[in-house]
Amino acid sequence: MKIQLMLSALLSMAIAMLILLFQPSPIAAQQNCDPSYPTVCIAPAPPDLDCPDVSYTNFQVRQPDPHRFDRDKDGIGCEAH
Ligand SMILES: [Ca+2]
Repeated sequence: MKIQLMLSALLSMAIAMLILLFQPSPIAAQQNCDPSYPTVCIAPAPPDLDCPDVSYTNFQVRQPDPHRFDRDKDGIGCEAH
C-alpha cells in the first residue's frame, strides 16, 4: 500500500515536471510580433506606434502595415533621411 502511494506521488511529480517542461517559455510568450514587419519584431496595433517609438529603421514592411511605418508604400518602413 505504501509503495503504491509513493509511486502515485512520483507519477504526479513526473507529470507536473513534464507540464512545466512543455509550457511555452515566458520569453517566447512575449514574442508578439506583427507579421507586417517580418524582419523586425514590432507588436501589433493597438497601440498605434510611430517610427520614434521603435528602434528600427529601413525595415521591410508588408501590407496592411497597421502602424503606417511605410507611408510612401515602397515596402521599406521608417527610412532614415
Ligand atoms: Ca517607405
